Amino acid sequence: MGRGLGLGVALVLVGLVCCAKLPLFRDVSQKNGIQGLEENHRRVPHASKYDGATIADLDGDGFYDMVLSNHGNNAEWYWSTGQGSFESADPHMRHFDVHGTAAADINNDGKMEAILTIGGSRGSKPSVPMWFTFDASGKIERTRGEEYGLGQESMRGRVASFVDIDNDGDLDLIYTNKPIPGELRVHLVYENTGDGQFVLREDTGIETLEVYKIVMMDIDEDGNTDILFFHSYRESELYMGTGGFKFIRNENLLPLELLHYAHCIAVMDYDNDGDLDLFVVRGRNAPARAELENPFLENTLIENRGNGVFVNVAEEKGLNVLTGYRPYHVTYGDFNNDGYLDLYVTISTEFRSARKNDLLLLNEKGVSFKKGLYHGIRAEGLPEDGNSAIAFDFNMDGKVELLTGNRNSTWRLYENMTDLSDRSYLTVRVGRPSATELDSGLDRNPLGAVVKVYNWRGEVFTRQVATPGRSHAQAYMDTLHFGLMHTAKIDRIVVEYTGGITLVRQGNSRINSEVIIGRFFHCPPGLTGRDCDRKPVCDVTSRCNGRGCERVFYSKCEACGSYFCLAPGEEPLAEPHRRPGAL
Ligand SMILES: *[C@@H]1O[C@H](CO)[C@@H](O)[C@H](O)[C@H]1NC(C)=O
Ligand SMILES: CC(=O)N[C@H]1CO[C@H](CO)[C@@H](O)[C@@H]1O
Ligand SMILES: [Ca+2]
Ligand SMILES: [Ca+2]
Repeated sequence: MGRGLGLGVALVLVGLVCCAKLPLFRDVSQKNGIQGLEENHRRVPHASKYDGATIADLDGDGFYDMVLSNHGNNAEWYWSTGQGSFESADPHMRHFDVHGTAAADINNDGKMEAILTIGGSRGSKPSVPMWFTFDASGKIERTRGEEYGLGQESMRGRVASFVDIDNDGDLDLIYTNKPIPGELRVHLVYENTGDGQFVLREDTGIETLEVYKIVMMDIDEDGNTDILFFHSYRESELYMGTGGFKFIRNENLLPLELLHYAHCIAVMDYDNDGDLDLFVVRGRNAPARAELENPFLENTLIENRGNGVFVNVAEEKGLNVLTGYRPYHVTYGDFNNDGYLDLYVTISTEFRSARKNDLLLLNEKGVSFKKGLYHGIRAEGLPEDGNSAIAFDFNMDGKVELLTGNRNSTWRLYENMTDLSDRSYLTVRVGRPSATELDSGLDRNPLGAVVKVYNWRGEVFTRQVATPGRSHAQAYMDTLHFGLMHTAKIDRIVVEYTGGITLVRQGNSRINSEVIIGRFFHCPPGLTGRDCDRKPVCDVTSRCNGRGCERVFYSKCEACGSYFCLAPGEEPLAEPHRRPGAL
């Protein structure tokens, strides 16, 4: 025992004094306002979590709020106070079988709407998802979505996803569900016709699939978002977006057999080459392997090598087999600000043995991943099981933190304890392209945008406005954290919005700060400001006279770009919201 402890201390010391910079976390749940089980659970069934969390800045004040599902029990709703702690509001979902969650601003009023999907009792009692809005004082209101043209089609609700399918700048909606026995249609696709009215679209090509988890990325780089359908017990299927409400099945672009039986997928650039790779957690218990030391299907890391070449490199990176237990969920973030995205994988024992610690996998320059055993999130022996985790910077201090949600347990918030003062970072808050105020054809919602930060050495750090690790919940992370290691100077920031609009910000981006790109309100062309009562400060010439300059263009036509100049501090933010007193 003395030896083990001594070794542990030695490793921690090495982590602190030497070069590795092992992140260390500490549990701040109670201190920062996260509720205990008795406060929000109707009962404590062993299935009290539902694979993921919706982290989103609901009120637009620049700090992430949280909508969390407690499967079969209730849901939790937290407003960020802006100081790193949270205030809970009661969404009154105690008697609902809450499944997937999502949030987005669908009517362009600067405030997000949130959705909680509801189970359908194995098909005997199909339900409609619940919608949540809030007023200026933060009071939450719950509806069946009738005011958005929804609430008619009942289902066995699983996953709700926002995505701009037709590239018109507003977010459309896809409900993917579990099949109801005897019914052909499984999924529902709605078009947002502007200002948040939805119309059901038929014959999109994806209604009858039996697979219901999805990740979205532009696989063939044609500007249209493509959808990869996956499921723990089924084969994955890829559907290509066409820019309209038609998806076309594709069997060749991705090595689909390496993505089958996926439980959770992280779409991220692991090797900093500027394109998105896929880490696929396939925790399916394979019957033929039951006698093996590791009876679970191996994870895959599908490296995007460009030009349509995708290669599984999981084994050489040490990610194919992680433990003898079931790898369940994955989230990513650069936990030590060394410039490379690390992974955090939850481990499930299905309650067959004591809870196992989750795994922190430190990305060593894209070459290999090192297991960080001493990350401080210790759970051995607790009567719970690893389930959800999501990485985000909850206090906006430039360090990525973690929220975990274990089954038979509460949500837990972990704060960084790592001294990263000698490493730089950047946060980029992404709105709509500012040039929308010149040309409404340039309007794009930031969800799905790929953001690249180039430093003066030409190194590129890539993130997506998306969910860091996807299973049932959709997060909306529009304030992106970039660890930058020893970067001293940013050269430019490039935002590739969905639908083929690219924005380039040159100049005025200082390290260790937050850069705000674009607009968080939605004015008609020719107007700007929170109240849409000002003329935009813009310049359609190619010169910005030393001021921060954003250039926006259709990706196929750089020459037809618009230049948009921003005076320092000009980008208006939503007012910080007053916190809700009660509901
Ligand atoms: C869930 O937790 C309770 C204590 O809070 C414990 O008594 C129970 O055995 C746990 N359930 C499982 C399946 O481990
Ligand atoms: C040990 C350490 O550096 N902890 C820091 C984590 O971040 C918070 C918020 O910035 C700091 O206050 C802590 O010092
Ligand atoms: Ca907020
Ligand atoms: Ca890559």
